Amino acid sequence: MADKNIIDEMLGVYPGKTVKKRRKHIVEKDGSQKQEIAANQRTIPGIMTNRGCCYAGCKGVVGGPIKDMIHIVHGPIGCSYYAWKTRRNKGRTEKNGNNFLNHSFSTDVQDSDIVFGAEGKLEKAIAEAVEIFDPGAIGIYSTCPIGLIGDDIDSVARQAKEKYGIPVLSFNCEGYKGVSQSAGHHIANNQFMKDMIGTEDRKEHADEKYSINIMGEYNIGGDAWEICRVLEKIGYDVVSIMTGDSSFKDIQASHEADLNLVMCHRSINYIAEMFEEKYGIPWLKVNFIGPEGMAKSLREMAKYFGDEELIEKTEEVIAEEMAEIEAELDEYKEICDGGTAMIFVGGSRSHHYQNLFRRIGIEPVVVGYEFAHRDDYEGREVIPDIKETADDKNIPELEVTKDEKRYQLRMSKEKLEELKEEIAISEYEGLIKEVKNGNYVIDDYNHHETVKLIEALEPNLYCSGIKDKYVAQKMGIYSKQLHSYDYGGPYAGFKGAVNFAKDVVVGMNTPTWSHVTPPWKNGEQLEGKIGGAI
Ligand code: CFM
Repeated sequence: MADKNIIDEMLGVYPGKTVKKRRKHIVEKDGSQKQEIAANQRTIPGIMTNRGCCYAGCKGVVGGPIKDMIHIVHGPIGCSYYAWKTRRNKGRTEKNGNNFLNHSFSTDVQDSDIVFGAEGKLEKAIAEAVEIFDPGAIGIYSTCPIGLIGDDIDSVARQAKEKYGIPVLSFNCEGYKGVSQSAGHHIANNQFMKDMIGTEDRKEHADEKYSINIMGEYNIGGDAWEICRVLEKIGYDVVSIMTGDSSFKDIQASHEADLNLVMCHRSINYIAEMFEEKYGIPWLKVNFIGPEGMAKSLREMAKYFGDEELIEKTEEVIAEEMAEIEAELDEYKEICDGGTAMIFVGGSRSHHYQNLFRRIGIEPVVVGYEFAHRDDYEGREVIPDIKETADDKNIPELEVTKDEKRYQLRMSKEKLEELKEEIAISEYEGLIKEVKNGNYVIDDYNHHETVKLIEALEPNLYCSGIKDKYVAQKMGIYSKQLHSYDYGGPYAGFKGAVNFAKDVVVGMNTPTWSHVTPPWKNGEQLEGKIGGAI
């Protein structure tokens, strides 16, 4: 869609070296077998990236949504203030259960703590949290300054665990560790595996059939609830969700499930792999966004369990759900048909949403990620070719071995190999395969490139997050946030697809856009140049 001149022009303002570097992060899908993209590398200094930090990935994304745990941010208050309820991972309070999602806990580290150390302050914060809230578990998350002054949060956690008799997990997720929030996902995954998963057995429902964990689903705007509604209608027993609307105790017993579903590959593939090694539970890549994605995933799940009754029930539910939404989606498609969109999100949604956009007649012409790795773009087969960088070494590798007591093969190795031929067991094909020829894929996109592409392509819809939503809208283009869903959702599953289509149609077709004049069209603009050799 975008021709080469647009890309050249977009890159043209950068110094020569930067042009070379950035070009490797941009791919025009050409249908050839293998297209490589540079990813998970440091952002070039001076570029306004959309990425977040390691702490954001660890506490904000993976750990934070566990509702009955107190998540203490060990660091200056700014780190907490920025992270307070900015991600719409929803959680319902269970009967007799805790729900701390609306709270923000911080040690409020000050200058003097930086000089004299802040471990004492952390101990006091834990004591206060236990006294006031009586939580079932606590997590400690350190931010940049804590790593710099060298507080030993692991030992504080160990002592607190002994003193209060509850699990206290320490996450050494200082913001600077890694090139993006992706490092934080990995650190959280390791800690979950070490100190949470497999630490308790299931008290109820221990013998249910079709038991599953949903991994990498964070219940943004209620997505997990809509997914579970359908799964439970079919007869699945959801042991845990990692980590949307989840409870600590459910994740502790998650080793008892018979299948792990991986929704967001980027943020949780480490746990999925370690699970297989330690407990013998295979993982299946699913996509619960869009009716086509949802139906395909449900069919693959049924195939995994291979039970005739389950397969039949799956077909029955798909038919029932589809019948309820098809007519409405067709109407929305008529309105949107021929439209184009740009989608830039974190590390998995640009892929997941492709089928939903197409269902309503919108073609995603440029798509991209903030922090995905090459395997999220090109498929897992490239993992052996990915070179380790110095930044990767900031994340300690966790070696897991078979849990002799709890390891249990869910099916024979031969049967599993056979299934791998048919369904996405231990496999992820990545975003690029789903992109249409001629469309563009961009890694670690930035504000300059966003503006240039919007100007050149004038898409009907721009999907990203709060950092660039209003940039697009000031240019007269409706922007739907695909991180937080603005105030909408759920968008997952069958009914979620209708919610999404409705929100998009309303947003795109409001007459507001024809009345918007960007501020730079109203007067003289300052001209500037980027320094360095061109
Ligand atoms: Fe996974 Fe996510 Fe995403 Fe992600 Fe995120 Fe998110 Fe995201 Mo925002 S875990 S990679 S770190 S699907 S918060 S729920 S929307 S960038 S594409």
